[in-house]
Amino acid sequence: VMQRAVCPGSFDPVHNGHIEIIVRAANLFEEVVVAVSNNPAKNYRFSLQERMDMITETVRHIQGIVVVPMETGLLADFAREQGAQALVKGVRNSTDLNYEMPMATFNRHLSSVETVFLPADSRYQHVSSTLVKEIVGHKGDISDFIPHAVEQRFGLR
Ligand code: COD
Repeated sequence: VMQRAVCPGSFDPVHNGHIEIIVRAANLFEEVVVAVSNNPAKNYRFSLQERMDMITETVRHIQGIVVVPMETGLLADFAREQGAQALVKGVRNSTDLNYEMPMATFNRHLSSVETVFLPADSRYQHVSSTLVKEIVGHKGDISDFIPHAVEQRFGLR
């Protein structure tokens, strides 16, 4: 039986599409470990601490969710260290699926960890951290798609 799942991502920043997947994962598993990746080769808009804090503040009221950093290394090793039986990934479209499928197979090979794909909610199918940052940069209204904690960090409220 599957008890603990890892929800991995960059979350730079977290948006409502991510939050919706994390909440659905928390309804399926006893414990959800939100793994915030930190790849030194990547240029993030927000620091690791800020990316973690924005998630923590948003899901504070929900039982069974912990937010932890994932410094470089394999996601498969991280999942094993966390004692997780599953990885949960949100899938927006066929591009996401084509990108995720080989990783799912490698992760199962590496750590016997299953990947559970959750279909993105239609309200958030078009939402990505990249577009959120671009729209904020041009002063567009993105408030329907990001949590308050993220609006605050962008200086929007
Ligand atoms: N609705 C639903 N789900 C969504 C939405 C949305 N609108 N937007 C994004 N998601 C999903 C994504 O599909 C993804 O599953 C998750 O949310 C996180 O998204 P991002 O963009 O924050 O995170 P990524 O894609 O940058 O995260 C990458 C990982 C950290 C998961 C990846 O780089 C990784 O596994 N790194 C570890 C190195 C490793 O093990 N490599 C070998 C793999 S075999």
